[in-house]
Amino acid sequence: MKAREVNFDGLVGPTHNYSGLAVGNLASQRNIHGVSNPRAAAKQGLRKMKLLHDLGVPQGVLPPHDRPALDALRQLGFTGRDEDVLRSARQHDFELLAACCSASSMWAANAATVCPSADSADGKVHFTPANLRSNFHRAIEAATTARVLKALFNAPDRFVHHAPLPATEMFGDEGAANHTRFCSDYGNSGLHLFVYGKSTFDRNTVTSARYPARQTLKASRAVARLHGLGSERLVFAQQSPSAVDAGVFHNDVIAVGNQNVFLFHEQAFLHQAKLRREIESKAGWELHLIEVAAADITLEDAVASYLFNSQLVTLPNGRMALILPRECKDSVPIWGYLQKLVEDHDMLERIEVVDVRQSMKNGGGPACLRLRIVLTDDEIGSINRFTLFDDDLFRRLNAWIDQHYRDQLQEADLGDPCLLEESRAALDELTQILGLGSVYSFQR
Ligand code: SUG
Repeated sequence: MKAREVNFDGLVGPTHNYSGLAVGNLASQRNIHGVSNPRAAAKQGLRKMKLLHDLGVPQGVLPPHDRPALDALRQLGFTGRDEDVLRSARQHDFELLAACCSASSMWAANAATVCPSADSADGKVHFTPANLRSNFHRAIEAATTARVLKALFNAPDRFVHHAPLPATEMFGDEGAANHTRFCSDYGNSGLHLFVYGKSTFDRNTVTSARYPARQTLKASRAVARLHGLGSERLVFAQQSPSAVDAGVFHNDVIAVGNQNVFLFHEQAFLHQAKLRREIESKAGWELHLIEVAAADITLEDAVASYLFNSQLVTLPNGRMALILPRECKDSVPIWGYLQKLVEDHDMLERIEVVDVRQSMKNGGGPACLRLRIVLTDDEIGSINRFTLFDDDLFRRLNAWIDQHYRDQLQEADLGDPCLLEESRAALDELTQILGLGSVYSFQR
């Protein structure tokens, strides 16, 4: 069956800000208290979608979540009218208010793990929204993500939606950022690499010391079971603890794969040589495993440039493009390495550089901003077509951003009732543009 990979990008929400909420994410920590530009952030994301669309790579859009998350603040005991809740949270627990204002749903690679119909036992596409239990500001995404995915992929004969895993330490799940699917062609059956940072309750396990590992082995195994993936299609690998301690909080910060190509750093995984052999033997088709030596690019440079957080996408002619953050071009060693990479590997047709600086300052590069969903033409035909990107949607979303987004946001603005009103007005209009129905709780 012919299938294509559609990249669904998370639109950046109107409250995009820098609150230093993510421990182990060096950029988030470094940019705490910085002044953000939500309008620029949303437009940078939109331009990346336009680039992919212009390259002939199918593109979709996921809506931002409603923030400030008044529901969450009320659940935590703040009461009264909306403006009272905001004022009181700001006065008594600013950290909580900031967490409830994060636009973190933009990093759609963490929204869910998705497996295509070519691989699942029942021949349907399976979705498991990530519980994101490692960080409160992200954990509150799960319920809305589940609702949005159900609204977009609303055909029970084709799409199966699982509930997020129990949100406890044992099942820490951060979604597709720790999942790579290899295949000879998108419509053929694939091999799934699930990468975890720790395996709780295994006394022999080695884990990171400085920063928390977010994904657990038990979570990855549960997702694979739910999605009906047979053991012959599965590989589980642990991140190298020293990589986590160097700021690799998700595997997509240090490795990227697409179809039969896997680009990864020498220090990405524990027992790397064994992992290479397992992937090769289970794949059963020709694979290009490109291991980047630490002597060429240090772990630190890899994390700082987000080279591995590029998108590796298949172009209509079957060759591939690497969509890189601008920070890679700004680094002389990385840029030099990339020229050679393209020269040496024929399947790599081109590299494209995107400016997603606003997101990068929170530790989110090009790959973080998208959820990859492999779909057959029939499956594409049964999803909400208004969320599929085209030039008209590009124009409409640009105008929508211009109308509703601020070009500056700082800590002091987060409790501003006007920001809540503006955000709700924006999202209300967006649900009409994207034909979503009432997905937000403030609309119900
Ligand atoms: O979960 N940053 C996100 C970045 C997620 C990147 N995703 C992938 N690598 N797939 C995180 O660490 C920072 C928010 C702040 O500090 O305001 C934040 O949540």
